[in-house]
Amino acid sequence: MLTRIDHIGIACADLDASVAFYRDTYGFEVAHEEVNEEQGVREAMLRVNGTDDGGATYLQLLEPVRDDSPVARFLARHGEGVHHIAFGTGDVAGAAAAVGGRGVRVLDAAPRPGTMGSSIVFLHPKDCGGVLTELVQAAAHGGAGGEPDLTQE
Ligand code: MC0
Repeated sequence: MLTRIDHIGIACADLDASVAFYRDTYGFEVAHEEVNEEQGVREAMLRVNGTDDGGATYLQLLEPVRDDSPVARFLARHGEGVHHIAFGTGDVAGAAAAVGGRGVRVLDAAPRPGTMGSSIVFLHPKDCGGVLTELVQAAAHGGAGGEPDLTQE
């Protein structure tokens, strides 16, 4: 059901400076950039590699656009750094229900709009060993065969 690392979200104070660091240091290029007003971020997606379910893995650089946003609060408390990890799935609602059934708090009652037309839910970091965790269903593709099925024991 979870088929890949979709992205690692990294909180940064200056998106353009972070993009320059990842380009100049590692050679990663921006595949997509957008503002997500609901989440209060300006973000850049840097594609690292394709995956065997037809998706891809990205670095997601996140700059807050509002002082009351989760990323702004994270920066104020922790400074720049890894903000969350995101697992890709072909069925985000099903994956959220399965994980929620195992006692993990799902922070979104229904999937919300994520980057590049994706659907996302967040899981509470306090139920995930201190790691804010996101489940992502990409816009372009559905589920893939052969992945672990969390609905089965
Ligand atoms: C907060 N905490 C974290 C954390 N953010 N722990 C690990 N990783 C993080 N990123 C911890 C704090 O240290 C604190 O622990 C406790 O959670 C409460 O934090 P708070 O700052 O007082 O409370 P809130 O109101 O910020 O709530 C935290 C929570 C919230 C995770 C529930 O930030 C949230 O709902 N996040 C999901 C949405 C989100 O992060 N959106 C931005 C990315 P202590 O021990 O001190 O109590 S948007 C995105 O990524 C998109 C667009 C996409 O992927 O497509």
